[in-house]
Amino acid sequence: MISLLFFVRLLMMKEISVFFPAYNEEGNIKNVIEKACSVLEKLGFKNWEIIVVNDGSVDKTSEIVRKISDKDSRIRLINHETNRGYGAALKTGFYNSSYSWIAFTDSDGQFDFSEINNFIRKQKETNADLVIGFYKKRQESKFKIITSKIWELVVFVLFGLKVKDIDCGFKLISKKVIDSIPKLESERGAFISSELLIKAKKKGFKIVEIPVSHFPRRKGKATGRDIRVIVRSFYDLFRLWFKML
Ligand SMILES: Nc1nc2c(ncn2[C@@H]2O[C@H](COP(=O)(O)OP(=O)(O)O)[C@@H](O)[C@H]2O)c(=O)[nH]1
Ligand SMILES: [Mg+2]
Repeated sequence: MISLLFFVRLLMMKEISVFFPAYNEEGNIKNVIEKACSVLEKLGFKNWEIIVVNDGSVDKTSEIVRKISDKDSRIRLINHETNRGYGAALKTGFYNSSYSWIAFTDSDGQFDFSEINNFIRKQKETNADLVIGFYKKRQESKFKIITSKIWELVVFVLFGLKVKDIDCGFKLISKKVIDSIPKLESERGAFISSELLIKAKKKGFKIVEIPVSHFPRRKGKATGRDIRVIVRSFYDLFRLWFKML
């Protein structure tokens, strides 16, 4: 009975855009797309699309995605000519998504996309506008975990925003939220998630959190803690703070 009810409610979310920011993910992207396709088919969405935002990769990411998208019009490739950064990749994904719900995860295989089911269930239970993940156990170095916590403390002090893992790369967001924030600014740094949540909260959208699994990166190289990413993230953070003062 409960599962029947859940199925009926699931049908209420009829359409979804899913996007993957990708920078040099030739070892991961095919699996990530195939897994997402099979999950979306299983969940029975009437309309869905997958967008890969290739952020100026210099490996074979673009060719691999092109081969897949040539065979299925629901899968789209958007290329940045050069590498612009994680924030820019997310913005391209947000502003090119067609459907009323938008989900994204990293394209490095560190998340299990089938957990989108939990996000949808949580959205139905709470009627939230944003369902954001937090790591059950983050599979990263102590350095990364500690720097993230320092970052979250600064965001809390400056903006009063408190969530468990601000930058967790698995989120489900209503398109209403994105439509109401047409000018996300963050490009190079990692400020984008904080910027989105700060602005969404200010507009009164409902944010809820759920635990997600996280796996070690098996292929490719993480670049999320390069020095220019860190510097740019703090620059963007203080710039928004000054603006909002
Ligand atoms: N680091 C980084 N990741 C990008 C960029 N553009 C897109 N991405 C994607 O963003 C996701 C997170 O990147 P990753 O380096 O694994 O960051 P981390 O998991 O925080 O260390 C991956 O799917 C990347 O392919 C970029 O310029 N830099
Ligand atoms: Mg990663």
